[in-house]
Amino acid sequence: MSELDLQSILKFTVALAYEAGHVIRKGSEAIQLAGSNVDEKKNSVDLVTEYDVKVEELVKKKTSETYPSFKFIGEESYAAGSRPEWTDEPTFCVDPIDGTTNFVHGFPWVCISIGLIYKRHSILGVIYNPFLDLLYTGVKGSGSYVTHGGLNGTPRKLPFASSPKPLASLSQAQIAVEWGNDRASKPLTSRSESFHLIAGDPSNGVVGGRMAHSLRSLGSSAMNFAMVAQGGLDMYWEIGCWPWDVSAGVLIAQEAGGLVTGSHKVYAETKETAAFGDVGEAILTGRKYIVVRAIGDAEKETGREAQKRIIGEFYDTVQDYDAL
Ligand code: LIP
Repeated sequence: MSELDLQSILKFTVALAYEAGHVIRKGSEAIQLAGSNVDEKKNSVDLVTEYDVKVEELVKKKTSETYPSFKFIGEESYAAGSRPEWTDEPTFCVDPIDGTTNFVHGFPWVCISIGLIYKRHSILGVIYNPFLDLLYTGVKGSGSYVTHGGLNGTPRKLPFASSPKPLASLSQAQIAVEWGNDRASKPLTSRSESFHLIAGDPSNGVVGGRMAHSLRSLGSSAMNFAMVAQGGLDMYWEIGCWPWDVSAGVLIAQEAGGLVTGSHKVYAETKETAAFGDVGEAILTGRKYIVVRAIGDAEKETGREAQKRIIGEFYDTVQDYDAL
């Protein structure tokens, strides 16, 4: 990685995220005041606006001017037919507006997500929510931070807890899940039954229920990862996202001590190996993601063992299904 000046790429990416954030906020004002053309992609709940496209064009132009040799993967370029091959080269992986449905509805959990992938792994992530003015950044090996207050703000190291709390079981967890945009019967049933078991009270009729503290749906994968990095969420699980939704968040969560892995199968195959928690191309493109926050070491269990145990408990409870 020494061949890439990550601190200077971070500075550039943060400035770009703030510039994009300005466009997103202006776009939101225009939408809330006058409405906007909201188009549908794969179905009527998979939305795209002119601002998603505008912001991606801005990011693509600026990144290619400053880093002409870097490759680019973007949500809207992909939707328009671009299928760049995955390589070992530095690649910006961008969701111009993550939380487009929130954006359309004026619900302020909306961000731009810019990841930098190198040798098929996320090495830098910037997530900026311009409505809440929350900037999450992470650089491989240098930790992750949140900043409020723009360029004058003081970055605060993640996670917030100086000594991360234990997590005895799912019953104590606040967990992000999402409804996603695939509402066909099979995935919807699998998802709903899974949520039922995670939330349900086993002593009052929900056989196998874990009665987690709560379930949350922020509507943005990147914001969910950022909240797990911060410690406000204990975990986040979703099937159906794409690399641009998660590439920045994965790195930010990992640098905050979080453990990220993929599907039930990936978990089962890697949990006893050194590859557990190594998120490369297969997981980034695998469309099934789970992340658990940092957990402190305890007398009888390391934080990493606890993260593994919690994922095991979670995957024993929820159903796997294929993303469309
Ligand atoms: C969104 C994801 C979210 C998922 C939504 C949607 P978009 O991305 O971040 O996790 O549940 O269905 O895919 O479309 O707002 O960039």
